[in-house]
Amino acid sequence: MKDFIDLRSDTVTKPTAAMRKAMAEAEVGDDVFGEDPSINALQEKMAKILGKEASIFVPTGTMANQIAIKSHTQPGDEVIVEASSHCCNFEAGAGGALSGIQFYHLRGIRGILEATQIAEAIRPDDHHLPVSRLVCVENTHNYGGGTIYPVEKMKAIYELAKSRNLVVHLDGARLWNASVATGIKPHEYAQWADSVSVCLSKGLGAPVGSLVAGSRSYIDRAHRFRKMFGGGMRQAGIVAAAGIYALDHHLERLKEDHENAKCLAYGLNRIKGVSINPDEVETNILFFDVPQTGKTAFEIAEAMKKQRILIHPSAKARIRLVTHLDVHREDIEIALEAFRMVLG
Ligand code: TLP
Repeated sequence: MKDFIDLRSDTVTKPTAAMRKAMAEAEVGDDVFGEDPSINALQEKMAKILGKEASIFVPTGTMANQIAIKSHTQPGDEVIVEASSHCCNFEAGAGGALSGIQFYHLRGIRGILEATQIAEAIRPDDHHLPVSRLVCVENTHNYGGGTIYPVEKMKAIYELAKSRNLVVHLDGARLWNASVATGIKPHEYAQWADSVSVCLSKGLGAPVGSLVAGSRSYIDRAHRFRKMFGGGMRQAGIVAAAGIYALDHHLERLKEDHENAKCLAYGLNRIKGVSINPDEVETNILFFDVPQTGKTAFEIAEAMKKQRILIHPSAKARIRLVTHLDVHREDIEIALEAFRMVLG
């Protein structure tokens, strides 16, 4: 029996035995000199998957987003984002600190923005105002509840951006989940962004690693900023090999995570005092509200921990659950039983 069932995030997965074997056997070299064959193979593979000219390997999704922002902007520029998006809320203020940009927040529906909202946020050409330079979209949208950005909305945003001389960055930390859920290929989403960041260390189950993809000249610029941000690694092929393994073996199984999240949502919906709409659960992330249970989300998390289930209280009356490759269907049943006990 497992120690804990960990539903806090899909970042908590441990590399499988087969993944560790691939890592142990990886060919390596000094990647700062561009000489690590495993990193080079991963970068080429990812560029192809995303339909971009080039890509660059970095340690984290945060660094990927921040290098992407830095490579697109000048200090003083404005970056239009959805108000709950990762790049402006959960990256330690990096946009302001490292790129000197300011964010313009728009409230979306479960994280999704309309092109018309963005059109109104773009600043006119006036010396008093910041320059609107970049739009960031997030697919799937984490704090929207694992929401899938409809590809036609991404297209409309991209076309608007091009017509107004802006660029678009896609935070595709969980683009894999969107793609597996809809059957729309990653490159079909990525064509509607100038740059894309993707993570290997979330649903795909690799221990470390993200990439930024874009045009060759853009990725060349990103290389300098990766060095500046301290992200140039040496024999990192050991971790790139885990990423290649994950792309080859862990993509299709994301369907199971989506089914498990749905199952959790339907089970939670039957518990008194829990507020959730299971129809809104599209991928592997779900949020639910607990204002009617007489307990705070923090108290519920403590009580669940005693039942050996880890969950994430994201606000006083709000809980986030995330399914992943170390959570199986029987774990869902066990977690639901524990929720019924704690909230009953
Ligand atoms: N998200 C983490 C936490 O930081 C909240 C999680 O548990 O979900 N983009 C998106 C959409 C993300 O969800 C995350 C991580 C990142 C970027 C940053 O990735 P890392 O953690 O590798 O820096």
